[in-house]
Amino acid sequence: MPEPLVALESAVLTHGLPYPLNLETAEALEAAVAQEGAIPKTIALVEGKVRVGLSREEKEALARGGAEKASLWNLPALLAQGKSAGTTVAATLHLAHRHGIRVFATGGIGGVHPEPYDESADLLALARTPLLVVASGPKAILDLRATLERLETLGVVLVGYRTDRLPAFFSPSSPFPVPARVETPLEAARVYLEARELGLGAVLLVNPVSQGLPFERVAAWVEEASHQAAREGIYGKALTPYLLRRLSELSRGETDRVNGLLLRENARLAAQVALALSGLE
Ligand code: PSU
Ligand code: MN
Repeated sequence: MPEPLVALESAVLTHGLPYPLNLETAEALEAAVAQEGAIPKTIALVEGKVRVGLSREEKEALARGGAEKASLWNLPALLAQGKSAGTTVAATLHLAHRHGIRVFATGGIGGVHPEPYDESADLLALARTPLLVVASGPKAILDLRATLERLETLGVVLVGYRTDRLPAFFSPSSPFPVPARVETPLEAARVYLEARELGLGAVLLVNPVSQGLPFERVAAWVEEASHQAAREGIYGKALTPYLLRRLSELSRGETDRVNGLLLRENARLAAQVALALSGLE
C-alpha cells in the first residue's frame, strides 16, 4: 500500500502570514495531517537544497523572514545560488510530483488578477502536474470569474467538496458554479484515479471554509487594497503578499484568522483523501 503522503507549501510560511502566526500555522497543518493518520511533507528550499519535510529549526528560520519566494521561473537559480525560499503552489506541485507525492494541501491557489495583466504560474502548473490539490478556491484578491475560465481552458479537473459553488477563499461561496461535486474523500480519490488514468493534470478539490467572511465585505477590502497596490506601483511576485498583508490590516486580523482556519481544514481533508487513495491501491 503506498504511503499516505500530503505535501504542504511554504510560501504561506514565508510570505502569506505574519510571524509568529505563520510558524504556528505551519506546525498546526502538519499536526492536522498527522492526526488523521497521514504523513505531512512541507516543501521548501533551504540553503540551496530542495527539502521535502522540514525540521522545526528550518521552519523557524524560514518563518522569521528574509527568505525568497520560489516559483518555477526562479527555482533553478535559487538552488544554484544556495538560497532559502518558500515555495509557491506552482513550485511545490512540481517538487512534490518529483518526489512521488500525490496529494497536496494549500490555502488558496493563485490565478488571474484584476487589471493590469498578472496571472499566477499556479494555473499552468495545475494544468500539467497530476496531483490532487485541496484548496479553498482561488485567493480572494483575484478575478474569480476569469480564474474559473482559465481553469476550464487549461483542463484542470475541478471538483467541489460538498458544494456546487466555487468557494472564494475567505468566503465559503461565490456566484460561480463548479462542474462537479463529491460528498466524501473516497469519491474524491476515485475522481483522482480516473484523471490519472486519462493522463490529465491536477484535480483541484475546492473546500469551502466552515466559518468564513461575507463575500461582499471581503470584496470591498480587496478593492481598496488593489487600488493602494496600483498607486504604490506594486506588481509581480510582490503583489500577492502585499495584498494579503493589506487585507489583514483592513480587516483587523480577521482575514488571518480565517486563513489559518481554512488551511487547517484543507490539510485535514487532504489527509483523508490521501488515506482513501492508499486504501484503493
Ligand atoms: N495562499 C495563502 N497565502 C499565500 C499563498 C497562498 O493563504 O501566500 C501563496 C501560494 O504559495 C501561491 C502564491 O502559490 O501565494 C501565489 O503567488 P503569485 O500570485 O505571485 O503566483
Ligand atoms: Mn503574478
